Amino acid sequence: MFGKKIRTEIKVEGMHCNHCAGKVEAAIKALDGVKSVKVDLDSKSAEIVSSAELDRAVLAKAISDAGFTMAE
Ligand SMILES: [Cu+2]
Repeated sequence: MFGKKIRTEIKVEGMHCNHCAGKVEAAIKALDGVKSVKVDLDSKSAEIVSSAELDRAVLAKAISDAGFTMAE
């Protein structure tokens, strides 16, 4: 089975430690279609691999619900 793989890179503000990064990672992973998430604390970014195009508004909401801010 060959699934579609879409990469999305976003910027996340407000992370201070690995615990924060873990919360962001969990919030994104819970979204529909997300296969993997790699959060990088130093570059304040997250690389997401999903099976469908992610709605940026949905991403932004998940991240703000977790207590952080997605930069445009
Ligand atoms: Cu933290």
